[in-house]
Amino acid sequence: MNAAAVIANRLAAAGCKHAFGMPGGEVLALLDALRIAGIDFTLVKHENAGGYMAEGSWQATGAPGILLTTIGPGLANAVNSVANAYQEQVPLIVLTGCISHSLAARFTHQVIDQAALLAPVTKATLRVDQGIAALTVQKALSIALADPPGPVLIELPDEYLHEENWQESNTPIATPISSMGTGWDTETPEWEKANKMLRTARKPVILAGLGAVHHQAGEAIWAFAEKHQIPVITTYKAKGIIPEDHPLSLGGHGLSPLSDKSILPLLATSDCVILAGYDPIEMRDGWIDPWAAENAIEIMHAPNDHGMHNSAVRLIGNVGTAIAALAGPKGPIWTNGDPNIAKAELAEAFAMREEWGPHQIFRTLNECIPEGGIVTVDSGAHRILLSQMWRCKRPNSLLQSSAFCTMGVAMPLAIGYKKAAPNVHVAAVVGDAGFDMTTGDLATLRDLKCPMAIVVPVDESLSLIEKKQTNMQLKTHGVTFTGTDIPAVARAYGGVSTVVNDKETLRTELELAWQRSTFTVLACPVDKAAYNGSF
Ligand SMILES: Cc1ncc(C[n+]2csc(CCOP(=O)(O)OP(=O)(O)O)c2C)c(N)n1
Ligand SMILES: [Mg+2]
Repeated sequence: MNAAAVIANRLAAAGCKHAFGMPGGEVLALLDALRIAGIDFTLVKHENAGGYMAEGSWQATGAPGILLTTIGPGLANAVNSVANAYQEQVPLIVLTGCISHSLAARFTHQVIDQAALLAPVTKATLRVDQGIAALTVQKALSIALADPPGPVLIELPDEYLHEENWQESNTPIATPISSMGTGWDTETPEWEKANKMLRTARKPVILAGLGAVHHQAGEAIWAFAEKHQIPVITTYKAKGIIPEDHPLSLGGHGLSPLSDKSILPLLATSDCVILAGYDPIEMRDGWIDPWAAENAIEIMHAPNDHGMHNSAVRLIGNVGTAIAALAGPKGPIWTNGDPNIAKAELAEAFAMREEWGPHQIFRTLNECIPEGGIVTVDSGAHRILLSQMWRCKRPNSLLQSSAFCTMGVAMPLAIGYKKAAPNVHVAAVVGDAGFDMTTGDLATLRDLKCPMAIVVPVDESLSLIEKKQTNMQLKTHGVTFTGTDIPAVARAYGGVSTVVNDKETLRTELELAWQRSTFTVLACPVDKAAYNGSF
């Protein structure tokens, strides 16, 4: 047994079944060890895609994602996806090689300070040393999974790669800590204060975020909301924490000034805002101090160190069990009907506008995605409108980068999910610039023989940025491009593709896409003007 085998076996024991990445000579022993340990490896065309695919596999299985890169350029290529995992709170193990300490003193080729490069975007950077491979992996898993989850780098020095007769030290190895601790002492002054605020509340509202999703607090929130008839607002990540067609759901928010017009006044007038795992990392700056601090009860999976808002009571621990233990209002609530007025305003603001365009595409896809299916969406104008219009029946059924908001995630996230959960129907919605950024992922889809639908709203523009440019009264510059022949590109990679210009064809093509054994790209020309004033 060598160090690479120890690492791979530990990861397999932690339930990891999938790894993604691109090897170089320095990690071939690790790659082989993963194979022997039964961890499937997907070769990607860009390391960033590997990081997002690893996230997709975590979303599908709950096991930490694994990204394998070679030293230097390989790891440097992955920085965006690691930073994304950091902000999106994804437990990601990044495996790479490094040169030995003694060689590093003289050798320079491809040698950079990898730990320093990733330090600002990882929870920890660890380096395997003599006898502590298992300990290092276990530590990495503990750190990656602890609240809030995030990425950890493990560097394996080349001198240990092939060393047979690897001797592990006898250091006791802690099992990864669970973020799901349940115990609450409700006799504390904080709890008394929280319950007093709730009993006297007349305008309570729940704002649920990523922490509620991590703690699978949906059922508790749903039960509590229904019991006391309290409306539920979520971030984009927490969409579906209660079904979004439920009368108490006010949908997901955070990046749309148009939806903020209806939601922020509700929060400002609320006399009891229950923050259920709400992390404002997903929100635009309009969400600074959206409520009176004395009216907020904050239940967080981890202490906050931001300055986005404040609260009268802070309860740090499991979100679901805390919600279940809270008291409820004693008198009638929202007698002025404001939540229903806001709900009606939102329905009106994001209603279908045109026979064909982004609204129609997103509504149709939302209707056509089979039960249990998941959709990923990239960054851009399309994402904000889609997120506002989309109705999630379950949490984690619409996946996106909503904290880091990077482009280039939708296709690889979908691929990683599909790889780990082959029976789930998966679709990716990606802007035309995002598509051009990640066409290499189509080659991965081809290699994996992975069927899925990829829907591309084609507007020949970085519409979100062009919109901002126009709002700043700047000349349109550097934001438009000539259209790619998307069907030709998709076919060249072995997929099926067509241009879609109407709702009925979109429905038919989606039906066909679910039945195919290869991927389907639907290029949907839209007028970018449809986004004007739309979110
Ligand atoms: C990696 C990365 N580069 C740049 C940006 C800034 N950005 C955000 S949205 C966007 C436009 C995306 O264009 P497209 O994919 O066509 O989507 P659209 O806005 O047209 O719907 C850009 C450039 C980003 N978020 N991430
Ligand atoms: Mg575009």
